[in-house]
Amino acid sequence: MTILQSFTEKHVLKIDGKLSELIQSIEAPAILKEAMNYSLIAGGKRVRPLFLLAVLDLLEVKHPESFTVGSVIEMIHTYSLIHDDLPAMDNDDYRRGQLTNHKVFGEALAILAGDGLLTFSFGVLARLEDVPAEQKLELINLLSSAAGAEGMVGGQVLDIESERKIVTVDELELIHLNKTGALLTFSIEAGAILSSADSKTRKALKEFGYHIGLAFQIQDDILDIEGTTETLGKTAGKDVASEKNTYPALLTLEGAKNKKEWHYNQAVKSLRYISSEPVLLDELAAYIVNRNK
Ligand code: GRG
Repeated sequence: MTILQSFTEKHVLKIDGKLSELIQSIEAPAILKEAMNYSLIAGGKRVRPLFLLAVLDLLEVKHPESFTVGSVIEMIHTYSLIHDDLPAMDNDDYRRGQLTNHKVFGEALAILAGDGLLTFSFGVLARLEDVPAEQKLELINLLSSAAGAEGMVGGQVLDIESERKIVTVDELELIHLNKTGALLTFSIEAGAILSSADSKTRKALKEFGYHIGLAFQIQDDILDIEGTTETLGKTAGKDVASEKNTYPALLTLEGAKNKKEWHYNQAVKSLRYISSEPVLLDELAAYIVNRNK
């Protein structure tokens, strides 16, 4: 077993434990908690919390709230998936290998489960115990930008607006920097904030986040072509069928792979400012850009 595999296995279990602890602590109607929990425990890769934890590993910091902050990011990510799958958006029946939230609980409850996850997340950050007030405010402020209209929500709108239009590579990049990259970069920055990292380290990590976010999305586009519905846990080939603007559509599959490789190389290059030797974060980056689901 590689160092990354043992890191991932151990930490995913702890993230899952923290997520169920957080959901259980909510005082809300049972059916709402059930709907929130349904999508959370459906088995995502937990990439965003793993990035946060790998940054702490790189900066040699052990933080008592790292799993809570990682779980917050996973809750926001899960809310975005629930809403993205709704009939008003992508209208998907499967996610993470099981029926989508609205297929099981109905549209109204799926919307509310997403709303519940989103708003609860900010409360969890506000209640963090072992984090100084100014760090909590910084986390809340940055997360609001990354997940909201200035980040993921804005990116989703740009994506919807680009449907049935051919966009340029620069326009596609702007969509993904917001829709996918912003929350991923927040995960990395959150690790830097919790570690009280200096500004040069933060700049290097932000640059890493920029490139790895784009490489992550390009691989997502590639998997739509090369992956199977069974492995992906969601419908493969949907982007192609709906003539969506993707990197392979704009650049060819070969061109998209080259671009992904370039962003990956840039990402790991930015880590060399922090550590001259490859670290766990390098391995996580390599896994992300070569993943099969
Ligand atoms: C509805 C506000 C709102 C936003 C939706 C994130 C998003 C924006 C939509 C999800 C659809 C999608 C393909 C987004 C691109 C980002 C991406 C690759 C998401 C899938 O993330 P993974 O691979 O999924 O980390 P798991 O299931 O492993 O957590």
